[in-house]
Amino acid sequence: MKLIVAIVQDRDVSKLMDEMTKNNFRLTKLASTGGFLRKGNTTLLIGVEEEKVIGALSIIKRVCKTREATTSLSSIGLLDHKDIPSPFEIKVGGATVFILDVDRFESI
Ligand code: 2BA
Repeated sequence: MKLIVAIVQDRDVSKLMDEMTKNNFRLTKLASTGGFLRKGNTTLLIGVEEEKVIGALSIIKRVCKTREATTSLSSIGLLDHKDIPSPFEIKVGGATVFILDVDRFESI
């Protein structure tokens, strides 16, 4: 068994949860905060059989969009600098995904 830890943008979560549950994936949603932007995002824990990992990843890829976000040096804890424009744009997403081995799974 594998544990997929997927960090996704809040705007994609509702559709992603609909698609995952429709396809019989079981998951848990956690509220999280990105270390760089210091803004809310969502972490999904998805426990899956190894042969279903590819199916889960293809749904995540299809649903989670890349978007531009605006941030400034001061909001990420840096002093203004004349050579670095601020505010500036960065790309966020589709999704950041970690796939972990699960030693043991029990539903007690
Ligand atoms: P944040 O940490 O708020 O990062 C938001 C976006 O800011 C990132 O998008 C990336 O484009 C940019 N970014 C992050 N750190 C940066 C840095 N040191 N210098 C320049 N730009 C930087 P994504 O890569 O799509 O990441 C989205 C969210 O996924 C992150 O939100 C964080 O919550 C999570 N994440 C990404 N990589 C991670 C990692 N290696 N470990 C744990 N969480 C991670």
